[in-house]
Amino acid sequence: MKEKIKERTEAVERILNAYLPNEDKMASEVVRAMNYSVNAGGKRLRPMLMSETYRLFGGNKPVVEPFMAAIEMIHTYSLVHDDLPAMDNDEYRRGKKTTWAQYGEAVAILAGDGLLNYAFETALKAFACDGADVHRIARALSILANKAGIYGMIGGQDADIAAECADAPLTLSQLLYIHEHKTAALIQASMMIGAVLADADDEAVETIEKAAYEIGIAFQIQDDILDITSTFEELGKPIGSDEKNNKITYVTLKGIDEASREQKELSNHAIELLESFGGKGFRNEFLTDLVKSLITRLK
Ligand code: GRG
Repeated sequence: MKEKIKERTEAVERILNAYLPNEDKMASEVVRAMNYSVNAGGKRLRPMLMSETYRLFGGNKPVVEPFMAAIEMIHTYSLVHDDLPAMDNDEYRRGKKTTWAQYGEAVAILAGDGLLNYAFETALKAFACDGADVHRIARALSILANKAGIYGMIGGQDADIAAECADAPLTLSQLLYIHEHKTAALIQASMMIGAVLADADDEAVETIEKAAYEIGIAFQIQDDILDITSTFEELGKPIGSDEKNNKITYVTLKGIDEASREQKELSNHAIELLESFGGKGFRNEFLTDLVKSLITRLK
């Protein structure tokens, strides 16, 4: 599985690189900072989930590729902005200096904005690809915009900031709201876009949205667990940041054993939902194995 993930990560990176802005053509600091941020590494989970969900429903055309690049650009912009002094004030991510620590705050703000805008410029290139269907691409664009925006990731980040300033301690339902929007929304966008581009029916897209919600929450719980159990070398950033920032997490609310039990339960249910498509002839063993591997991921 490790070898298969490595191969697919490299395949995602080849696609991503093909869509990054050309530094020779436009030798500006913001373009260098954008490319630095995307090339700093990362698991490339979201584009991988997108392409594998596309394959699950029989998709096999390049039309998914601009969307794969776009979702990673949006994910990367969110990390660039999240690391800024005005937000989490972090100096390391993915084993490298964060964008603001490397290029300064002003360029990092612009690089985040640049990546968000360039993500949509890139996704729009799907119209010119082999396998382009105007209606499916329009629907995919709408999912991308919605799940990244105020009803999705930005909304989750806003709720997170509001919770930090609130007098009352965070409740479990508030925490789940934050995780659903801040973390699960982009995972939902990734998998739903894969399904929509492969022409899955509405019921299937709804099931994918539910499975991706569970994968997203499980992914976030594992993130909280790793902040306690991992190391700087493995994670590429300092551990213990939740405790340092007095952050209420799934682990502080439920304890590590219960959090880990629920994380497995969510992942296993998501796998059941994905395997339920088998009855209709839609199978992708790698996708289910990928979700299984997230349960025990170490970074
Ligand atoms: C600034 C609009 C805005 C949003 C920020 C995504 C986010 C919202 C903040 C990043 C911090 C964080 C803990 C987000 C939760 C999602 C998460 C665990 C992101 C890290 O994703 P990975 O592990 O990162 O896939 P890599 O580096 O592997 O790509």
